[in-house]
Amino acid sequence: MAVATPVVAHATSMLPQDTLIEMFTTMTRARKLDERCWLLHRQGKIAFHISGMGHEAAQVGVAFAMRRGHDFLYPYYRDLATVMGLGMTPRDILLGVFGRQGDPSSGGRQMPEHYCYKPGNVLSVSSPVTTQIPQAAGIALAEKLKGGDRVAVTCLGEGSTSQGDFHEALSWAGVHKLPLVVVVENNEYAISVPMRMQMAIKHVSDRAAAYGVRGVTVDGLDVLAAYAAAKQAVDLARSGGGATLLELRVARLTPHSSDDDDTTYRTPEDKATLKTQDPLPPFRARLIAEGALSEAEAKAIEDRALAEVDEAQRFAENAPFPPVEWAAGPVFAD
Ligand SMILES: Cc1ncc(C[n+]2csc(CCOP(=O)(O)OP(=O)(O)O)c2C)c(N)n1
Ligand SMILES: [Mg+2]
Repeated sequence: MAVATPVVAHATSMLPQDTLIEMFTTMTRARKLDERCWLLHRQGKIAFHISGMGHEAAQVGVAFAMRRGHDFLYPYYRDLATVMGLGMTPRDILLGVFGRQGDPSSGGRQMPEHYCYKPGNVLSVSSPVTTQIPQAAGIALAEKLKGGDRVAVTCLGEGSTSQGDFHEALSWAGVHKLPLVVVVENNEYAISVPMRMQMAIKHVSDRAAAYGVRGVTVDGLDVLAAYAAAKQAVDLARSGGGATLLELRVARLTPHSSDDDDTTYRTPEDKATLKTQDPLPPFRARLIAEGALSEAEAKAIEDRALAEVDEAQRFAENAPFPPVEWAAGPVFAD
């Protein structure tokens, strides 16, 4: 495929065409898999699903800004496209969702969508929100002390920034100038609680100044904007420039989880607005309009993603459950 068709009047316009297509492919694979998980839940085949729909552009922007398998990621439960950007496949994800042997996150023993993926340096999600932020600061400090060049990236929602862990980790990151990027995927809700009930400021990134770290807010519905901001933050961290608090404004297109009913707190007008905030159609249209992709190629990517999800579902449904004796370990070793 030809390389380097400039796509937008943007710092990332010089991204190679292959990379742009890979970004679109990753977003598409994540979306198809996410949609399948909702269906599987409604069919009673899986116990739980928590969706990344509406966050894919932000997540792919972040994943593509990292050095895959070199930098560290401490994700949160909504980071489906982030972990897929770092190499997790639909098989890997569905093995976890079905709780089967072979699930790379935990061998089928963790809650679903609590990602962990050793080849991608993805460290395990814990259920209490925000615990990953001080862990990421800790690994960033260790890397700094060792003189390495790996960056720690960690993600959380805007509601989770109310937890003390967030403030403690950012304070530490500022004092020690850590190679850390804290990504806030701001979808304006913490389950049913709107952002205005969590903080009296306009941008989560306004808080950065209090800790002596950079604060940036970017449109996370635009994958290229998210990528540019994340790349800048990762490069800065790698070169000794310290931490960034990167806020990506996204939309949670679904209820909080498979067990939530958002019609109790979102109006029909809110729901109508959400329909205009899906990050996939604009990116698809832009790639086609600017000649990076044809309609037929886009359709082929979508068809392949669906076929891959079908195959992964068959594989995971037929995989064995872990034996009971595995329940208690191993936890810290292979
Ligand atoms: C310490 C802690 N408190 C409460 C919860 C329950 N809980 C799970 S997700 C969530 C909302 C988090 O919202 P936000 O940080 O905005 O992320 P989002 O789900 O919107 O992406 C809450 C309150 C939890 N898991 N851990
Ligand atoms: Mg939120």
